[in-house]
Amino acid sequence: MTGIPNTKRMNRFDLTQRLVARLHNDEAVVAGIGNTNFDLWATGRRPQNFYMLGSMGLACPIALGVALAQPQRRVIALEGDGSLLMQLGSLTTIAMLKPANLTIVVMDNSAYQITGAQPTTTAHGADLAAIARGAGLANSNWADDEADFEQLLDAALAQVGPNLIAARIDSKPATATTERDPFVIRDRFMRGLGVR
Ligand SMILES: Cc1ncc(C[n+]2csc(CCOP(=O)(O)OP(=O)(O)O)c2C)c(N)n1
Repeated sequence: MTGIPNTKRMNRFDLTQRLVARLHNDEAVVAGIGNTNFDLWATGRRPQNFYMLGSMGLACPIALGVALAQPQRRVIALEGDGSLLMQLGSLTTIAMLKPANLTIVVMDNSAYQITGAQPTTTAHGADLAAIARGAGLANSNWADDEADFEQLLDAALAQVGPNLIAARIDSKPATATTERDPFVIRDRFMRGLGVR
């Protein structure tokens, strides 16, 4: 398929709530800079959640490290389109290493929303699911709507990964802001993963 499919524009907080509601096995969730981790924070304080601060584009590389370190645990990376575009090479690394337990969820609002909503290249036709497939991630799909998002997520959590789910989202701001203490965030996450 070429061109971004005309999928429904959903809402990041709503999708994040749906995602968290489907986690029953202490899955790790690594959320990227700004809005993805703000909305994850707003869904509750699972100790297996990691709220990344400042390092744009590093949700996928960090989630990859967690997935490789704990292959029995399912790991989800939550990332914005601008952040994923900044770190596209990580998709090829993930495709090469094939972590069976890793799923990437990219929230595509076609903007660097948090720094002033400058348009990203997805506003001009760049298709992140197609790019991911081109990088070697065969299980890369757009979610048509909320029900499809839930179905793709359930499948991703059950099947051999890696997987990527892309969702087009609206431009509503995040619902909260994360506490900004990296030591507290790291410590809680390590305890959540049973390594401290
Ligand atoms: C290397 C680097 N460049 C720029 C920034 C500033 N910055 C922080 S968040 C952000 C935009 C993130 O966009 P996206 O991932 O699409 O998330 P959104 O804000 O749209 O939810 C930018 C440019 C940064 N933190 N690090």
